[in-house]
Amino acid sequence: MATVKERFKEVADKANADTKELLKEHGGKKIGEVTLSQIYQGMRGMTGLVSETSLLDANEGIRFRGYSIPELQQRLPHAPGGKEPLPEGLFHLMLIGELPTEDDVTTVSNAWARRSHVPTHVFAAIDALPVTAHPMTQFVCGIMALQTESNFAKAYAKGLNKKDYWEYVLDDAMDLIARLPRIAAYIYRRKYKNGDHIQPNGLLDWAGNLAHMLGYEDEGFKELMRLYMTIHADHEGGNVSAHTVHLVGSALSDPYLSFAAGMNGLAGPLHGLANQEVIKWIMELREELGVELPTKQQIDAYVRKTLTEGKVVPGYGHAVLRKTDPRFTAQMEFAKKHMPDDPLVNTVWNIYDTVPGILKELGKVKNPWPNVDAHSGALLVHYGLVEYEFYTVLFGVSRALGVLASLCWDRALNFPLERPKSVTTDSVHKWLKGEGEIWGE
Ligand code: CMX
Repeated sequence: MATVKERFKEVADKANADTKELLKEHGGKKIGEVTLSQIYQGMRGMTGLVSETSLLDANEGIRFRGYSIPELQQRLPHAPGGKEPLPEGLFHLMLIGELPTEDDVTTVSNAWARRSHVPTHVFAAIDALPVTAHPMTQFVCGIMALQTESNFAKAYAKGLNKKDYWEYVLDDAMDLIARLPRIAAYIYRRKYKNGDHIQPNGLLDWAGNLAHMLGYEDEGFKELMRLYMTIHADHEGGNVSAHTVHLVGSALSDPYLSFAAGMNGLAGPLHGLANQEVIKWIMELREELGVELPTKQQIDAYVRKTLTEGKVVPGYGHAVLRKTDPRFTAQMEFAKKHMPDDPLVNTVWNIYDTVPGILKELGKVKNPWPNVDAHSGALLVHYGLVEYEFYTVLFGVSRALGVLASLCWDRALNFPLERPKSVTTDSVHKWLKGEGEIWGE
């Protein structure tokens, strides 16, 4: 059976030749115009990079190599007796570009199990932080400590032909993905379970083993982890975490450095940290009212209060999406199947009935619909994982699949150092008066 590396080389060689041809023939074609508003307002709608692993449609949501989430749930291999896709399969799909067979998934699963050893100095680095440190801070420190293991950094220091970059990046990507569940679980058990750590079970799949090491043996939770790790993996290339990994990687910083940088971005409340903010916000609502299941009227008043205080409603809105996020819908379907009467889940659904109307009233919110973070916490709470500050770490473990598969492609396609042009407002004013240009050489 071909290894992941052999399969990747085959498809990457072909893609490289195709890309050269594409640029030779069409490299001069314009794909859009850039307005002044766009450069001041977060580059929305500005096409600026290539990311092979997934594509986001504003109205339809994410497709991974052309497959929607419901399609992946059907077509990716499952764990024995399970119904949710194995994230190993999604990684294969994103990396190789083809749906995996059961054997392909076993190959990835076995490779990750073999590569999952975490050196003790990584745990020591995490332990050097106060236990009160935010789990994302501990996560990033753990990834940084693991950088000592980078094959790419070692090979580059010895002298590496640029044609071979991808091979070492792929090695690092596989190692890092294999090791992240152990690091995440270590942080969770250290912070919330008195450092009572659980050894990995090499017979379990990657997400099932994560559930096991966190201390959750319920089959429902393992299925949730498989779904969770699949749907959070990638959201095309421009989001903060993916774009950061791509940008930092373009300096040939190794995959550990690049991924750690991306995780610092994921830790922002407008991005991945929104998943903890949602549950914190709902818990505060429940506490304020002293009820478990607030009514829609009570939710309405709470949302308006949040907005009056100049805060955002966490879990709602998106920079690209203009409809309910299919990642939200996938989690809602999971909840309907596994926990339809859960009061927190029902609160999430009541919020879904209430918030979009209020955000629409504001007139400025481009997408009043829920994103992935609006639902994820309630599912975790259902199984007992109530420590919401940990939630973004789970998002981060999953996000590694997409951004690291993408990083392999960045090096395989030889993307250069990323370096867009910036301007000053002074230079803009001069340009508007016809006194100079604002584009670079
Ligand atoms: N609650 C209140 N106001 C919101 C809002 C929300 N959920 N979403 C957008 N707005 C506001 C913006 O703050 C902005 O207000 P100002 O003009 O006063 O600055 C206005 O509506 C226009 O914003 P937009 O163009 O609709 O949204 P952006 O592309 O600028 O921002 C996002 C997108 C996600 C940052 C924003 O919707 C938001 O802050 N949502 C809440 C946080 C959240 O859930 N983030 C997670 C996103 C998914 C992820 O990455 O994990």
